[in-house]
Amino acid sequence: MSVEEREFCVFCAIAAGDLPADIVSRSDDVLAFRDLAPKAPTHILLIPTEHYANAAELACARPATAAQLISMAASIAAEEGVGDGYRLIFNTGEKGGQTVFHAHLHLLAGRGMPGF
Ligand code: DGP
Repeated sequence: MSVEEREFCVFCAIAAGDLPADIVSRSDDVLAFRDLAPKAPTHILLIPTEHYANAAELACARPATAAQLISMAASIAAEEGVGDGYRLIFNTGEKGGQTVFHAHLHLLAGRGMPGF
């Protein structure tokens, strides 16, 4: 299904270069950019450039890309000077706090992260 045939997706638009974003890193399959409404001093989103609704759908269809989200997050954390402590989150489904239904990994760091 092409982007035109699907409902508008803000992260597809960013991946296509149709919407601006503060891009931190990219590969053929993954794009990393700063969150518009940061919840921590470092708050970066990592997305597959191809559309999948959530992390589980991505992992089933493209496990190597799902793994790349995590490995790229570790590299970015090191580059940002927070490699010694950061949090990775995949919100999944409305009840899980997901508001953008294109798989994305939150990389958060730079403030205290309370444990569960
Ligand atoms: P979630 O609640 O897990 O679906 O997180 C979605 C995140 O996406 C949220 O932290 C805000 C961010 N976001 C939404 N729209 C945009 C946008 O247009 N640009 C950027 N950079 N971030 C966005």
